[in-house]
Amino acid sequence: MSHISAADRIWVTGHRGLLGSAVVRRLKQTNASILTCDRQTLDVRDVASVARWVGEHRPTQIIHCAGTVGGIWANSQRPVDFFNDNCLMHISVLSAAHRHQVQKLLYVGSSCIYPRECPQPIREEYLLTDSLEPTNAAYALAKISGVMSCQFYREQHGCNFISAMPTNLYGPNDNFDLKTSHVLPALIRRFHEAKLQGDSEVVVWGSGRPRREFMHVDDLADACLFLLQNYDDGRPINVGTGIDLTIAELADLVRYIVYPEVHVRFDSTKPDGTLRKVLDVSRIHELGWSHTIELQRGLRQTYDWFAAHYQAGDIRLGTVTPS
Ligand code: GFB
Repeated sequence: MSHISAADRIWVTGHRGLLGSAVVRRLKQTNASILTCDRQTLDVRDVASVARWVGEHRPTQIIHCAGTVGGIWANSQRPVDFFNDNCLMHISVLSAAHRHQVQKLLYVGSSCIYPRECPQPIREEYLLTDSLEPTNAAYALAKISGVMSCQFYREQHGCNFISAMPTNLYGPNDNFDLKTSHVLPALIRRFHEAKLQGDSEVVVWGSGRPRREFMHVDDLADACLFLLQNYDDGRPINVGTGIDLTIAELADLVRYIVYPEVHVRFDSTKPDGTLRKVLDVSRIHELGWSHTIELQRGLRQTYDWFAAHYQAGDIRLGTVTPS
């Protein structure tokens, strides 16, 4: 167990993205120095540049949040980018961390690493026990190799690299591009624009039957700091709420918050993806951490953020890129 102190220099990769920006907000509540680097200055996929940057800036810990990410459509359209970008990023960051003796590294994975048909809720030990969900296999394989790589560095070099597997996230600074985003930001934007235009109907992809678990990104950022201080185990650890709902129920919740008068229509030509993925969070609960932001409150907060930024025109409505 260690405590974050003024002596710590923590590099947050992907600090402009959904998770990275939340981790920086959370770290500002500590007295650690926060290191960040813009994409124009450093391409996190470039092994030599990352090694040089880490050698010059000497972080004591790294929280690796950068990633090429997206929803079900983006994953199916750009599997090569999702696979290559994410593999290159963890190869660069982990090898630089080892080379320059970074004391601890937290690698952030994803709940989609688990098999498509595994028992629910999903326990950490189900990893690599069956086949993956095809709509995000490339991303999942890249993330699995990152998790395994943390274990390999631990075994071969004794590095203190740990990995967390979060459930589906949402919150400020998300990607609100309707094609490439995840479901929750897409629904917030669709309902909001329908309200502005006075539309009578909003389209939701798929059958509405798949179940998903959603966690506010500020909860994950808090868990990242908790794990950095309290977890030294090579096994990945789940981070979620343990509570799921159907996409139809989620759409109803967003409709209720944003535009209650509108009708919802399901577009069954769009893919459902995996039917259920809810995490078993008993291990992190046993360590003493649990989420605090319930979905309805988090949704209201995120919608307020979205509406203010949508009006100001400074929101990510464009296409998906590495964050
Ligand atoms: O959030 P999402 O794209 O990703 O989709 P996954 C979740 C569910 O919401 C699917 C439905 O059943 C979608 O068909 N959905 C309904 C929508 N309306 C929409 C919409 O407008 N946009 C989107 N995107 N979905 C992702 C993986 O899987 O989960 C990633 O693709 C990552 O790799 C992430 O692991 C956590 O939950 O299916």
